[in-house]
Amino acid sequence: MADLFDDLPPGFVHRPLWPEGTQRAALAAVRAVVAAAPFFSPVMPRTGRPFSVRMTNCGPLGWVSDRTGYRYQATHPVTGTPWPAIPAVILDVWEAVSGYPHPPEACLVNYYEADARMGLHQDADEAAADAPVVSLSLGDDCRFRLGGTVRGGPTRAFRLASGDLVVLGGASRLAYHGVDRIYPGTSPLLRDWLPGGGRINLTLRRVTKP
Ligand code: MD3
Ligand code: FE
Repeated sequence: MADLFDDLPPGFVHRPLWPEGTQRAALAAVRAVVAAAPFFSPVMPRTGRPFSVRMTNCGPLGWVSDRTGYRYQATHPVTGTPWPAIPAVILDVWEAVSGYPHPPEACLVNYYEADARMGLHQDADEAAADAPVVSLSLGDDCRFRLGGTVRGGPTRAFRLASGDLVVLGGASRLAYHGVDRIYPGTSPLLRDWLPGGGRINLTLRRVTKP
């Protein structure tokens, strides 16, 4: 498996960021987001097949998927209420690492139970193509897969752990990526909230051109 010492694609950063206390503070903030905007189960456009990952969002815009397609919208698809604000502990990371002079608009919260995964895909729903994507992981480790910008090209795997930061900018922004698997029971962080543990990923994005 690739690690921090291998040469990485241009614009791709992976490193530990949050110590345990900050992970706990971030999780408390995520729990408040989920209390206001419960996890929903997105489904694939056309087929209606459910994702194994459950999702919610905070920020002015949230990413949703239903039978009609993928999109960003200002309200929760089930409750109809606006998404809660992005917590300061998460916004601080964008300000520190994005190098982008405008705030993020969407913070997608992905929740992976032990058997959830996310197939290889590109993130191409954002008009602000010059802004990076910033990702933070909480809870169980996962095997993350990163390819190039061509479907079917070579890929490499990285293990992401609780508190890790990933930044995708520049040439990496349109790279194919996915989550092969969760390593259940590798972190105690989520267990007092969600008995089965699992993994939460926070993905910060600028959606519209400033
Ligand atoms: C690489 N989420 O929500 S975050 C997604 O762990 C998504 O939940 C994964 O892919 C997760 O769309 C990965 C890290 C990430 C985010 C965006 C990327 C990696 C990326 C964009 C381009 C290349
Ligand atoms: Fe993605």
